[in-house]
Amino acid sequence: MSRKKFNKQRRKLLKILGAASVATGAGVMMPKEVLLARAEKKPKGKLSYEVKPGELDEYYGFWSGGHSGEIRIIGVPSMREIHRIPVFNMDVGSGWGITNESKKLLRGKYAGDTHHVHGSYVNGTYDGKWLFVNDKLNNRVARIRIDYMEVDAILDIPNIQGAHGLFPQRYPRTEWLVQNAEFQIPVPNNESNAKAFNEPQKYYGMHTIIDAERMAVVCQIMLDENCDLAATDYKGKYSMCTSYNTEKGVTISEMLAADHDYLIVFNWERIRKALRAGDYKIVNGVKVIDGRKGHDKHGITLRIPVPKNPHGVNISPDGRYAVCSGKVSPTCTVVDLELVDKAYAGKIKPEECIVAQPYIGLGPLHTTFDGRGNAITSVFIDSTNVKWNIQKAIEAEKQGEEAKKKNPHIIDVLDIHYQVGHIMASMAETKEADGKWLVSLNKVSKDRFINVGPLKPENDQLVDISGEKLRLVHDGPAYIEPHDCIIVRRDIIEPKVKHRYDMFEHPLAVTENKVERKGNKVIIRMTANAPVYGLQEVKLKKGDRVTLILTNHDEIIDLSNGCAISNYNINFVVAPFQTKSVTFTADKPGVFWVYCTNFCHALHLEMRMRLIVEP
Ligand code: RUQ
Ligand code: CA
Repeated sequence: MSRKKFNKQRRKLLKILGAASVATGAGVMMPKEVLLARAEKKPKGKLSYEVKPGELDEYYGFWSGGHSGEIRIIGVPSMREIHRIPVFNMDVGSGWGITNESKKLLRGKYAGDTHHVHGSYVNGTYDGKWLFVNDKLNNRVARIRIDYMEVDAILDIPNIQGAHGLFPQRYPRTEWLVQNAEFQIPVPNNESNAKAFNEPQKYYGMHTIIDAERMAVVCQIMLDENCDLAATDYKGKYSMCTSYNTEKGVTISEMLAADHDYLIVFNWERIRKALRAGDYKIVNGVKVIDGRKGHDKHGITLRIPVPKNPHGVNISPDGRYAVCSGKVSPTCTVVDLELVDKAYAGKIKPEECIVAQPYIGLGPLHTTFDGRGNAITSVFIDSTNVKWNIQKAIEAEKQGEEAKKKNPHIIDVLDIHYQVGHIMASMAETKEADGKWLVSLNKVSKDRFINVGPLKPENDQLVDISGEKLRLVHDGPAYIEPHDCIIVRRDIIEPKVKHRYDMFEHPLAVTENKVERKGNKVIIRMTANAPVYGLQEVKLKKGDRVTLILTNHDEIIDLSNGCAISNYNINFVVAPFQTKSVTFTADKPGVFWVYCTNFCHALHLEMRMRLIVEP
């Protein structure tokens, strides 16, 4: 794209967003104080980001993979990509999507769009048991066992589209997850309700509650509004969503029509009450509670007005504040969760829960925290990370417009490269936020890396936040297309991660090599122990339906074996003590070498066997 065209598109976007922020009463010019903070020289911080050869990272970063459908494990602070966990994608390297075990979980859907990875919690911090991630494309939630770093459950969620914000319960432990539906749709969305297809006023959003242990839907709260980002509090009382399409619009301009949208809070005690009272309808097999304004019998929902199409909602690590990032409004909205208690009790109005609305910049998207009372917000259009003090913003709000205009809350503004979406500080989504590192997940890298063609990587930048100022220390290219991440201390994760599988957890683990035949159904039970497979040849007849079960018996750490069947499009690996199986029809007569793909031994090339398919 020509620079001219790029700039034209950018101006167009700025026009839409700029007009919108003027409509909310906020100017688009950057205040002097903000520009001054930006101009100041960045002093050197204290933290070293170098991880020398043989040393280990201090943090596990779990990155969503966006429309690659996967999760990635990035070491922080080295920013090295250490591993990938295939989730909603096909991964021919490991065999995810090829083996029977993975096919059973994927149920025929091999495309996904992962946005938000979160860990399971105990008492407001990670317990190192599970990760959860959403699939915006096919409306699923996957659970990953941290001990094996492998998906163990995938839940399809009915009645929704655009499964977006996902968040686990933080206290006392993760029993529930919430999953937001960003797109409003008819409910049910099938021929029985065809009349609603052309009536957007009859499209609904959903806040879905999931049982994390059973990976099953507990219930859904139906809304007129859409549900974008999600958060849970630190007391196990509330979950929430931002909503930008309270207008029920189906075009951009319709979605931007209102001056205010909402932060919607959900009261979990009242959800349980509605369930006990049986106040729900069953739609597509799940309990749907009506949470629409005027229909919310149990007062589950609380709608706090937030200026114009807000995006992220993040809870401060002390549990006190929910911060909504303005997106179209150049502000963040700070909601005091203690006042939310009062609003539910009917003592104050929902809008009275707001304690500050500080200026941040053009296009604030997400907010993270350093655990020392400061927030850091990603600002998309300005391409900055803005560090600000929550209490100072609240004080200025109390003092009034004159005090606010001076922007006393702003501590530092860091330019990033370029167009930042999510940002995340180390441990920032827990009560143990430690204020060391921040990752800025920038959507556009332009000139930051050698030119690899028109499709360029994203740029994940590492920022030292240990000092007063934000200090940019590293550029990290990222392939399509992480959205969000969490950064978890190594001591929480590492002790939980196993080096080998528990062999007999798989019901079909092979201890004896043999071939069983029943009619044209053949089961090959085989071991792998570098550099040999337990069988040297297997004879099949054309048309046989074959299941090959392979168990790796090597207990040496990191000694994985591959299993590829030439011309049969089959390829997977088995890690130490792991069992996997594949099923295929032997439809091509001939000799087909089965060989190890994963370099395992000095005689790796000799690790092979013959499949002889007779005509
Ligand atoms: S949200 S676009 Cu994480 Cu900013 Cu999905
Ligand atoms: Ca709106």
